[in-house]
Formats: sequence, structure tokens, C-alpha cells
Amino acid sequence: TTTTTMTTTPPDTDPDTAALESDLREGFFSDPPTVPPRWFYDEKGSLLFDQITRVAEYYPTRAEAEILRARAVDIVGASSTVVELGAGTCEKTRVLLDVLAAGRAAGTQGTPEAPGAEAPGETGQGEAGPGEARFVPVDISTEMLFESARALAQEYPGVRIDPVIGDLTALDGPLPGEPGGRLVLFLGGTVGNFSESQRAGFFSMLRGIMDPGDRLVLGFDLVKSPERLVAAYDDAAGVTTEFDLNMLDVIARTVECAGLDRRDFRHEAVWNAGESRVEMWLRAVRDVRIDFPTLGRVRTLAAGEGIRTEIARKFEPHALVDELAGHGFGGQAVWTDAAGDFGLALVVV
Ligand code: AVI
Repeated sequence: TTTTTMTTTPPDTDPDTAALESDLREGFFSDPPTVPPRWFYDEKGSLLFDQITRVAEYYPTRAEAEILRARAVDIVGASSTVVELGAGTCEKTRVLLDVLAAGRAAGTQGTPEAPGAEAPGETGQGEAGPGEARFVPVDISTEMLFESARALAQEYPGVRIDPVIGDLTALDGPLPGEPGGRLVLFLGGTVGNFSESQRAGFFSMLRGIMDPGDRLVLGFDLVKSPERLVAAYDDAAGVTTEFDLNMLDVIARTVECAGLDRRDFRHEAVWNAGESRVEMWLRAVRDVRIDFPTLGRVRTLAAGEGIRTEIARKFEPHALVDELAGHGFGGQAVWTDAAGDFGLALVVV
């Protein structure tokens, strides 16, 4: 059982507390109870995810890196600004930044900026000149974002690094960079973690902030054997189990609650063929009663009942390009890795 502790700061002063309370109100008291996957990613969860990308069963990261290596020049094209949504450690982006930096150094595009012409901006780098190579990593995790931005600034002196803290599903206003010269990246297959309506909303939001000529590159996981799909979300070493259970610790720490204990749950990954998605569940191993005093709600789960913590939709190769066409994006290319496990779509406004 969890005991509530007295704190000097009222919990509702923390924006995370308010956001999680709102998410719980929306999904935790319905059937089945759900929690949005963003609550996996506290510091420990982000480290665990990083570990997941290296377990043998989790192929998407390696497959996507293979495509990025093979297609980097086609992907970057004549873009001057690369905007990466959900950038995280920016690890997979380096292969694209190499191309961006090399293209700019060779003077293939744009005009070099007059020295001294810039006003110092927040990052100390001033306004970007036309055609100047620029990388804009966007993420909600501030610490990781600034850490990787600092490292990239050292590695790529010719590329202006402009990190943006933000919820990538709710971007508003114009994107940084020259209209028509932007490359927007949404990698890793995160698009699969959206519901159908979230995905539609995301695509139309993107179309609203992109200009004619701007490119979008989307990484997505492909339908394959249920055995391999389930194994990718339930690795033998138990890293994904720990990642899933960690969400309960995040909840217990972020909102006031009693009776929430990770030992009452086990991780489960299932293939839902009808919805073409892997689902992650935390299944109660005994009857559970969780009390949320600040929400004025109690959630009971009978042994065997589950909390759905993530959906990971898997696509047919051309499904997303077709869908994006309905949002005003023109299909340019769909690439897969040699094994045909993962896909990358390039579309243009
Ligand atoms: C971030 N996202 C693309 C991962 C996925 O594969 O759906 C999250 C993940 N969950 C469990 N393993 C990985």
C-alpha cells in the first residue's frame, strides 16, 4: 500500500500534477482505464526507453537508422532548416545534420550571413540568416533537450542550433526557418502511439504551420508477425516491463493517491489485429482499490483487469502517405529497411 506524505507545497502548484490529474479524469475512470504514454517519460523512464532501443527484440530504432543512413541526401534535399519533433537525444538526427552541414559548407544554397549583422537572441546565436543551416529540436523534456543542443552546437559549428520546448501535438504559429526550406522530422514511429483522431489532428496541425515546399519525414512501424511485434514490446530482459511499471511510480509521485502499488500489477503486450496495433497493459494480479482524494474519485480493478498504458499502431507501407494526401501533403517517397520492418515516408506540402 502507498502512504500519502505531507508536503509543504500544495500538489496543484505543479503543472505536471494538474496535467496528470486532467489526464486521469479523462481516461482512468473509464473502461478500460487508460493513461497517456507521455507519463512513461520521467527521467528514469527516458533512460529505460533509451535502453529499450538497444534490446535485441526492439528492431524499430536500428531499422530506422539504417534507412536514415541510406537516404540522408534524399531526405535533406535542399532544406536549410531541420525541425525535429520529439527530438529526445537527437541521436538519430546526426546523419542528417552531417548532410545539412556539408551542403551549407559547400555553399549550395542561400546567402552567407554578413558578420555582425545579427542581434543576439535567446541562444546567443541571433537571428538566422536566409539559407543558414539551422536545426530546431522540439521536445517537452527540457533537460535532455538542452543537453543534446549543447553537444550538437559543439559538433556542428556551421549549424545554428535552436532548441524549442514544447508539446509537439500543440504547436502554433509559424515554424522557424524559411518557408519552403524546412524539413520537419517525426521519427521513431511515435505517430503509432496516437489514436486515429489524434493522428488526424496532428497531421492537420502540421499542415497548418507548414508552407508550400516544406517537407515532412515520418517514421512508422510496419505490420509484421504478431510474435515479433509482441516480443518488441515485451523483451526477455524485462526492460519494457520496468518501463511500463515505472508509469505507476510516476503517477504515485505526481498525484495524491493511496493504494497504488506496482507490485499489484504485471506488464503485458498484446497484438490487437482488429486495430492493427500492439497494446501495452498493466494487469492487476489481485483486487486493487486506488483512492485519489484530490480528484474525489476511487478506481477499483478486479484481479485480471488491466490499465492500458500505450497503443502502438502498425501500418501498411503506403497507408500514411495516402492519409497525408487527404491533409494536403503530396507523396514523394516511401522507403523501408532491407528487412522490410520499418518505413520512412517523405511528403511535401
Ligand atoms: C516512442 N514509441 C515510438 C515507442 C513505440 O515503439 O511505440 C514507445 C515504446 N513503448 C514500448 N516500447 C517502446
